[in-house]
Amino acid sequence: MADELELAFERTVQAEARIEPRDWMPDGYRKTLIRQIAQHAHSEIIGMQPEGNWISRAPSLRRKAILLAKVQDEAGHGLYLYSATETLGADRADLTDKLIEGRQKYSSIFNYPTLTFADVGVIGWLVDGAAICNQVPLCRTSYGPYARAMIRVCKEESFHQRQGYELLMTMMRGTQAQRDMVQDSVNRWWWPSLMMFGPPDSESSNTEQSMAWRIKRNTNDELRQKFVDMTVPQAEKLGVTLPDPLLKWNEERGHHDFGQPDWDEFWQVVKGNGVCNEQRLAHRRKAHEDGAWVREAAEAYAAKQVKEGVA
Ligand code: FAQ
Repeated sequence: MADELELAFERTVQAEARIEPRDWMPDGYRKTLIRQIAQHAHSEIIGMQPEGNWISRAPSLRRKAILLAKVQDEAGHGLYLYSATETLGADRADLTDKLIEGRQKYSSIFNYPTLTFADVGVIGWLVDGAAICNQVPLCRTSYGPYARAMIRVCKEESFHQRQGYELLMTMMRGTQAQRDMVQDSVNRWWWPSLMMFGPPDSESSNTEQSMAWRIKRNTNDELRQKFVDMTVPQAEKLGVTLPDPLLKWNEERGHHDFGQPDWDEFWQVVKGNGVCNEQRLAHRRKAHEDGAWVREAAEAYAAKQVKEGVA
């Protein structure tokens, strides 16, 4: 019986059909999905902080409204993703506890500080750009609820990327000081953006199994290459220099050659030793504690509804 179930699962995955919440799945598949989707959800929620830092200091009402909407979108992405983990039997409150106790990861990129308003544009362009590159293939991931969440997330991320690029275009048409601000921001965010795709394939512990289960559709290095190829012409059009002396078009490969990020720095950030790790978690922990009264009120209201036979 167990063999038959496993066979049916394998057949579904091989046929590029979707595994749905009530289907049988191997424990490892469920565990890997909860890990990856929860990390992704946590990244969206923690990812609100670096840009949120500029909402109160945006240079115009228009820029403030745009930024506010973008940051709210990230909250929405976190919620779709937490819902997807719940279809696998995870508990959102438990995942939040794991995040704020530092027992579950979120993307390394959000542990870097946003020093100028140009960082808002560069996050939209490079960070949302990298997120799109990574997430478009996930629209074809084998787990149905995750794939469907990704379709909506990707549409919104594309919009975010365009707003970032438009902001940078505007700054590049401005004063020399504004152009310098954009270049400085690109210099600081380029390498961390390449790290978003995860360690090199040779050091990636999960890729092989996740590819076999069709949870991941590309390796970390494949997606990093795609991102570089996509970004170089955009940088040229913008008029900024990507801070990599090894970056150049390779005619034979039909791709750009590029240098490696500082992988020691990456692992340090993942371990919690980045510039902003402590600040990000402390802020998230405080927001969670400050929101306790909302959760209590919602529970009391739900209990009252049940008592009165409404729900
Ligand atoms: N940061 O074996 P692999 C966004 C960990 S959303 C921290 O290669 P995997 C939207 C990894 O967990 C950005 N940790 O892992 C936005 C594993 O540790 P574990 C988030 C990382 O899972 C934009 C270990 O290293 N996107 O930006 C990172 O097969 C703007 C070994 O790595 C997603 O989560 C990292 N960068 O591949 C929001 C997309 N990379 O768990 C606001 C979905 C690796 O075994 C503003 N996730 N690690 O203890 C994925 O596609 C994959 O999980 C990867 C990593 C590709 C990130």
